[in-house]
Amino acid sequence: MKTKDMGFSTKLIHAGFDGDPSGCVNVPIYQSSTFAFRDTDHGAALFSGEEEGFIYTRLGNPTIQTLEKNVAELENGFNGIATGSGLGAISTVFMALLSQGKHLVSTASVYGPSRGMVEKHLCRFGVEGTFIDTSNLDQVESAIRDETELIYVETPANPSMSVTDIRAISEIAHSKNCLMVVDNTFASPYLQKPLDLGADVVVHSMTKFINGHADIVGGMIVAKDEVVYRRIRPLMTDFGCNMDPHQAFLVLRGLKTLAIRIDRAQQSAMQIARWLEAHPKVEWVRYLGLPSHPQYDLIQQQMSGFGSMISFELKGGIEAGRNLMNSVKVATLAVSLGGVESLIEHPSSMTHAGMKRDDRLAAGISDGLVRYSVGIENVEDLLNDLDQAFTNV
Ligand code: LCS
Repeated sequence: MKTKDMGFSTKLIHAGFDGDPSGCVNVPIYQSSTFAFRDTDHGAALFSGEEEGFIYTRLGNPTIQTLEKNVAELENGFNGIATGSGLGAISTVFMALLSQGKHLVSTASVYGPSRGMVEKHLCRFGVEGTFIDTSNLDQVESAIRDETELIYVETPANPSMSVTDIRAISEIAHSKNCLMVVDNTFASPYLQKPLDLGADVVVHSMTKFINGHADIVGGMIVAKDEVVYRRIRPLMTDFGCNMDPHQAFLVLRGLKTLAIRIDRAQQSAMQIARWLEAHPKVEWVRYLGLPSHPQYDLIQQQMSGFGSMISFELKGGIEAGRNLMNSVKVATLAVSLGGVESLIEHPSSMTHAGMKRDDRLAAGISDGLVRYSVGIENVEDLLNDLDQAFTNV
């Protein structure tokens, strides 16, 4: 079905799928590692690229390709590259777009291991990273060096909820011959389309909102144009960071309800954020939909909704936060986010524990910060749950 000019929810259901010879309404799980050639000429033509078709699942697979085309259409990109995890998507992009001795500028408050990839691993190949507050355009301009090849922005950032102006940073990047990559995991293409705002590449941890059911780990890269796509795809296939067909099927199934899941979760998140902000035991709340967010104006220009991630700190700091997290009964104490179930976690001892404390504090991740991913349970139950948990604080 040609869905390019159709609405977002129609794309969620139909984009990327042109029917199957069996008549299946959805793409089946093509659970096969390899694909038969008609004859030796056919095999040779597929390998040389003269003919299009499937050879081997690491290189491409009909179920995975349906997902790649679907997410690419949601992001208004040229094509997608599915990977085994979100970090697989990020490492593939870094390996494809950064050369030895080159430099990247990135948001300080990115998902901890995305930063660790540069500071602990790529540094062995002479790649350096400068991690700054990318919501501050002056800091970005002054961090760029002659060797800078890439600007890598996470917005909204995990878990500081700080927001970067994608259009402005893309313009700066291009004026310095750098490529602009955005981790769009926290927003999803339903709430933010970085490629429309000037970015060259989008990456996702599809483990989160895109899949939405906490049952797989997966990643996606979407390139805006064919040139960049053709630079990145061989890194995925040659380094073996592919997704598998069953994983792709589950993501396609979860993806269909992305818009209605986010609509529901963000409605509840707004109520919970307001409730927390009014609570006497709460020191501060950071939610994209609260006017107290320092980038509230930019959020309204750049995004079409506020999402369902809330960060907050209690007046008693880390100890009070621990008591709260150990007392919730409806929300689950677990890392990850963006699923139908509410999750609560403590970034400084969990998702961002690998960062040096000074770097963490500079990135706006205080010791007492609690992160809440609001799910689609009844909001009254989530509020009652927090209320009972606060009695132990
Ligand atoms: N990008 C962002 C913004 C993330 O939050 C994560 C994972 C990744 C990339 C990596 O994706 P993965 O390889 O896990 O699919 N964030 C997690 C978190 O905050 N809690 O647990 C995982």
